[in-house]
Amino acid sequence: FPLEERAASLRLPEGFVLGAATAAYQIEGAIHAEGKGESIWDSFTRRPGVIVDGTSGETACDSYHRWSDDIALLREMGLGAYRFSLGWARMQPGGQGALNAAGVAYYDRLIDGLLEAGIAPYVTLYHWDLPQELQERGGWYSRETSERFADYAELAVAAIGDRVGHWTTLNEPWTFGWFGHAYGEDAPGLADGVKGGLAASHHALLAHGMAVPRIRSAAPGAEVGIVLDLNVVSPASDAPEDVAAAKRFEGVQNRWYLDAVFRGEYPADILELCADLLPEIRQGDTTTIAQALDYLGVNIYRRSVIGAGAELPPLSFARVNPPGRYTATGWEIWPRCIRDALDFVHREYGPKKLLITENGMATPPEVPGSDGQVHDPERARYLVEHLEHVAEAARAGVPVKGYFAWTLMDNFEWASGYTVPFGLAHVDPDTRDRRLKLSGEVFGRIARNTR
Ligand code: PNW
Repeated sequence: FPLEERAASLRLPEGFVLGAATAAYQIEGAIHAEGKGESIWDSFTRRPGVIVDGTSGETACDSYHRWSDDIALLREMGLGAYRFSLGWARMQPGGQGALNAAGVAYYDRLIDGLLEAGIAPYVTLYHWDLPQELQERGGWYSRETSERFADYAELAVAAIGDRVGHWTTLNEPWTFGWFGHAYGEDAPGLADGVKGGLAASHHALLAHGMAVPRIRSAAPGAEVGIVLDLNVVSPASDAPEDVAAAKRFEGVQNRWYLDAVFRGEYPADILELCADLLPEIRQGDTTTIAQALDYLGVNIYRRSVIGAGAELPPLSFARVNPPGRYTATGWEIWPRCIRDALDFVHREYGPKKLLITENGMATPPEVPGSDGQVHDPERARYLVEHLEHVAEAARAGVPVKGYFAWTLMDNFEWASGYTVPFGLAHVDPDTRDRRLKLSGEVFGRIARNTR
C-alpha cells in the first residue's frame, strides 16, 4: 500500500475538521478523586471475569492528571478539534443535585487548555458511565434516568458551556443499550435480550430528547447533536430468510434510532415483531425524541453481513464473517462502509450536517521499536482508506464536515481491557508517557494539508 502517496494526495474540503476522540472512563483514571461518584463502569469492572484481562479504568491514561500531555499530542498532530466526554459521576456524583466543583474545575482546565492551543472542544455528555446510584433505581430501564440526564445536561452545559461550541447528548445508544442490557457484555451487565435492549434504548433516546431544549437554553448558539453508530448491512445471501434477518438487524441497529430522532416514530416492522417485548412508550415520547439537531455524529468501524440465526430472538440473526482483512477486534476492514453509511443517512434522513465522530482500528498489543516508536502502517492505511471515501462523499455533495479518529491514544477498551489498542499514540503502561505512533504522524500530515 503506497501509504505516503495516498496520504499526500488526500483532498478534503476547505474548512473540514480533523480531530481525535476519547471517552472519560477510557482515559481519565482517578476514579475516586476529589468527590467523584461511583459509575456503573467502576462497579462492573470489579466483577470477576467480565473484562478479558481483569483490568479496569482505575488509572487508564491518567488523563485526570495528564490532560496537558493529551493536548500536546493533539498539537503535535496539528488537529483542529478534540472530542471527549464528561464523566457524569465526576460532574454530578450521584446523578442528581449539585455539581462536584472539582469535576467542573477539571473540565474547565482541559477546555481552557484546548482553546489556548486553538483546538475546538466537542463535548459528549454521556459516554456510558452512568452514576451507580441511578443504576440502583433502575438505570436505563427507568424514565427517571431520562429526566435526571436532562437535569444533568442543563447544569453541566451551564457550568462550562460558555466556551464550548459543540455538544453531543449521547454516544451510541445502540451499543450501550444492547451490549449493556441485551447481551450483558458491557456495564451494567444485564443479559435481558431484546426486552432489555429496547427498554434501555427507548429511555436513552428519551433522555436525549428531553435534554436538547435544556442544552439550547443553557448554551444559546452552540451546536447540539447525537452520536449514533450506524452499520451498513448486507444480507449473507439472496435467500429470503437471510434478507429478512438482515432487515431485522438493520431495523434495530439503524432505523430504531434514526426514525425516532429524525421522523418522530419507531419503525413499524420492529414494533410489530417485538410487540410483546416493548417498554412503556407513552404518547408524545417519540415527538420528544425528534428534536431538531444541528448535526448527526456517525461512528462507523465496519459493515455487517447478516444472515438468519439464533441471536436475540425474535431478531434471530447471525453475523457472517466473509473472507477479507480483519482487525484485532475481529471487525472486517471494508473502507467503503463509511461512504455507504454517509450516503444512506444523507439520502434517507437528510441531517443538516454530518460528522464522522469515530473511526479507527484495533491491533494486537504493540511494542515500540528500537527507535522508541510504534510502527503501525496498517492503522495508518485504515485511516487513509476511510478518509478517501469520506472525501469522495463530500465531493458528491454529502454534507460531511468533519472526521474524528478513534482514538487519540491507547486506552481502556471496555470489556477488552487493554488487549486491543486503537490509539494514534502509544501510552507506556508503566510511566503513562505518550508517544505518537507512525499512524499519528501520518494523520498529522493529513491534518496539516487540510487546514
Ligand atoms: C465505540 N460494534 O464502541 C465506542 O464509542 C468507543 O468507546 C470504543 O472504544 C470504540 O467504539 C471501539 O470499540 C463500539 O460492535 C462498540 O460494531 C462496538 C461496535 C462499534 C463501536
